[in-house]
Amino acid sequence: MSNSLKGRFITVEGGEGAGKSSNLDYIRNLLSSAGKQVVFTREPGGTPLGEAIRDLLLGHQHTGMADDTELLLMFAARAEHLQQKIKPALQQGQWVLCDRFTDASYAYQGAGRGLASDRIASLEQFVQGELRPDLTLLLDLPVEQGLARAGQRSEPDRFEKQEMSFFEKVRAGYLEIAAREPHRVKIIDASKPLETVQQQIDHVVTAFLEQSGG
Ligand code: Z5A
Repeated sequence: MSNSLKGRFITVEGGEGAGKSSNLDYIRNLLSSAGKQVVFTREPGGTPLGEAIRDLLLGHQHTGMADDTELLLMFAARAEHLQQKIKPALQQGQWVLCDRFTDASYAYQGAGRGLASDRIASLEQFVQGELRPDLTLLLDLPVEQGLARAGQRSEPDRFEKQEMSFFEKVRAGYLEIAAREPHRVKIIDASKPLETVQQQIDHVVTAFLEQSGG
């Protein structure tokens, strides 16, 4: 376990149209069925202040936002989220299931925008100290397939308006993290039909539950 708290911290990551929303409830149910008390949350967001920052980040009123500003706002929302919600829940022995976390900053602001990863690492250390997710499920699929799926949804947010090359870099950034940290980051082949994706998720979550003492 990479955090020294009582609960477990699980994050779910992926590019556009990877199916996070479609699978988060499924993961929550797997954990609840195993008797875990689950706090479900998301980034950017998760607290009233974090959700206000999310609106600034995803909305279209600041389209020319500087890359550094974007990164700092992600971490400002994260600092609030950790202090108000994530750490207190973990301290009480609850399991936190979070839709995106710091890997997204490395993938989107680092690989996608081109910000240096050592600057992201400094913020990670400053805001999180030693706290890292215990398990991360990375829903991975070819960019074109993900964009085709996401295209069926509503009005695109500020990130969804990026070009294909941006999402290719994001995907490569995520895969690089998974290659570096195979013990924590489990790749799920999200290009498959939902049922097959959920079988893979089931396998990973069940193994993690066993490893965590059931
Ligand atoms: N961001 C960042 O830059 N830096 C950071 O540090 C953090 C975040 C924390 C908001 O994220 C943005 O914040 C995000 C990165 C940035 N930008 N983008 N893009 P978000 O997580 O809130 O938004 P999202 O990426 O759009 O995720 P989402 O809403 O959870 O959706 P999704 O993963 O794209 O998937 P979905 O809505 O579940 O599925 C898309 C469609 O595909 C839908 O019609 C499904 O029915 C369909 N689907 C899903 N799975 C399947 C399968 N297996 N087969 C066929 N069809 C499927």
